[in-house]
Amino acid sequence: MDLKRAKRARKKAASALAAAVLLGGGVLTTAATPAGAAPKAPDAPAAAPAPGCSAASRIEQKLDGGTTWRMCVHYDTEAGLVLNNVSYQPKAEPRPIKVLSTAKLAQVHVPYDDGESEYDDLTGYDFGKNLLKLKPAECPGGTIKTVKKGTDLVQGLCATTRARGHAYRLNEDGKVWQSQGKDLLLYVVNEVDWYEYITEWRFSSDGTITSNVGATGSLSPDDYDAGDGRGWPIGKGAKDFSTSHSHNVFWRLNFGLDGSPKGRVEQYDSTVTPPTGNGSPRTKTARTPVTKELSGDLKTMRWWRMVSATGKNKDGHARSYEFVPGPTARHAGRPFTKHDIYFTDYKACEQYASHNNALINGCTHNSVDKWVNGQTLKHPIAWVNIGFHHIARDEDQEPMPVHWQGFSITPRDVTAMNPLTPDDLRNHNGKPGNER
Ligand SMILES: [Cu+2]
Repeated sequence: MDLKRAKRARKKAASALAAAVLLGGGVLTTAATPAGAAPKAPDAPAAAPAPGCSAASRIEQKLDGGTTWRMCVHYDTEAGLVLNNVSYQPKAEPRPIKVLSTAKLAQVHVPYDDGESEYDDLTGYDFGKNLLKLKPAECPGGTIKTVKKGTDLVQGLCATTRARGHAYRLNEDGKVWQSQGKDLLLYVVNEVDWYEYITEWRFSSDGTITSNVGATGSLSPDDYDAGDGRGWPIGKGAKDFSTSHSHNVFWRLNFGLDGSPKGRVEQYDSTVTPPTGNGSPRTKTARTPVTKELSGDLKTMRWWRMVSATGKNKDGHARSYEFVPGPTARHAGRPFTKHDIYFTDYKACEQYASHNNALINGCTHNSVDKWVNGQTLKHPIAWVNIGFHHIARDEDQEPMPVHWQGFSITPRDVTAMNPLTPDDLRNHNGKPGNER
């Protein structure tokens, strides 16, 4: 532990010096003069529908295919990067559709397999305080924005775009329609001892939002066990065993679909019945409204969505966003890591999935599992938990290849059709042959 703290102190001192040099050189004067704003499309509407933030903290990006994303960003010394008022405007929509009021990390919980170390990095181990300055080369094609971290200014937020391959492809009547997708990408890097965490948010032209946390840096040199069978041999022979551990990452999503905090949560489960005789398997899908707080567990053919209380698409279907978790290794070690998703009714003091330091502000418990206590969901908050069990390998020695974990939310009936549909195909809505 002493060694770890020593390294952290050394690195912190270095970054403080870098900030001082910048300020002294007059490169940055106030928070309102960032290194640059995110690239803005020339034909973007003049009205900025991301209220409550200054130009310096506003992100607006029009992507190939005509979709515009808008949001406000700010930096919190515990949570790190926080996104507010995230809205999505596909090319055929007259105005932005609000998706999220707030989105942020809600904990990075790291228990080591030997029970000797356990960290709640956000609220217990200075994750947010150790925001790293980015080099221009690690923000290709984008702009590094200046972030106000407490009273410090750090050139630490990369806003850029990135290709994601085919958005769609259709071969019909001898013609090929195809489009290459682009995403708006935001990321910051936070240092926690030997690890560096890249927190990435991706906003796709098709309306999908994805967040991933990537762990890189170095394996902790203290956490090499003495051959108790809970590590993996790193280096020559079988002498040094790096202790295995988990990274349980939590996100907190406060939806504001169509501008209302009142979403409805639904769970869907599909049951497959094997065939009898010469028949084929049959599948039945059931919808369960989630009206009360829930600790949810992933299961094959199970998913959840957040349904807008007010908004409908042009087909008259309620707008919603569906949860799409990435690969996860659920950890049975603590009550708050035992479930994959939680829905709680909004309470201001409930901000971190574990080690929530807001007890004094009216929370009677300090972890998300305890907040699920039967309340009716009037303003549902979603908590996503994605775990990664890290059994180190020789390749993980520094610089450790980034290992990613995360989730997406994808639009379900937010627009009446694929938001990127080319004009030639816009009338293909409904059963083929019945188009209007
Ligand atoms: Cu790890």
